[in-house]
Amino acid sequence: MAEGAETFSLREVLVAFTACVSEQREVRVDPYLAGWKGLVRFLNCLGTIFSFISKDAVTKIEIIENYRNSDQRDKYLTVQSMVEYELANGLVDLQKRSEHPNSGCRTFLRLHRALHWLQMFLEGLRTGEDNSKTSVICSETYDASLANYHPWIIRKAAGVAFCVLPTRNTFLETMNVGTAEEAVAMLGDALPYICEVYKITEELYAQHKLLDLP
Ligand code: 1PW
Repeated sequence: MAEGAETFSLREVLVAFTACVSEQREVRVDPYLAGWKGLVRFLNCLGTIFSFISKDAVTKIEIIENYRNSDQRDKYLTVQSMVEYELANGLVDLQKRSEHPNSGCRTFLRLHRALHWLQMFLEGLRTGEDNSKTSVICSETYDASLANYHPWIIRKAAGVAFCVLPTRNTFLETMNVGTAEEAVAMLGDALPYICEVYKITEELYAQHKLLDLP
């Protein structure tokens, strides 16, 4: 286990995602990024082999953080305001990555797709048998979701990384939320919030025809 593993708890990740949805059913960007940052720390705890996975997430998080620290920070308060602002001002490359290669919309879409995988993976973990293989849950959910957007070389590297994952119960303990049973209970409490964040974003992107942004 890599350094920092003892102090990390997946609880903070899940708590951040529970704080994402506002009363107006908007997705707040700051807690979303906070959730992702926790997730990155978690991935790093899983070993250096996962660092290639977390590296891209870090890049994406930083791009959106830069928008949140810019003069236009208020436009990036929620995903809804970001979409509205970037579309209204022609800041999104819709056909081909060119003038705006790192728009908030396309960057956020990558995290959004990865969140879908995470949601399916954690759900698989929650409902899996005691000694089921995390590597199998991980690769099956990856193949069913995020892999569809990745070129062969990344799918291959991800497959190699998954092989080193421990069994379900050891993995649940790595999450540092108590016993395996307690971790399962926490997942049961938190997953509906992640699903809600995912659903709202998916609907918003579908409504604006942004689900295939290059
Ligand atoms: C133990 C399970 C944890 C799930 C965490 C999810 C993290 C997902 C990050 C996957 C990143 C793989 C390597 C990078 C691929 C990029 O090409 C890809 N990025 C993502 C986030 O899918 C697409 O970004 P791009 O190339 O269009 O800028």
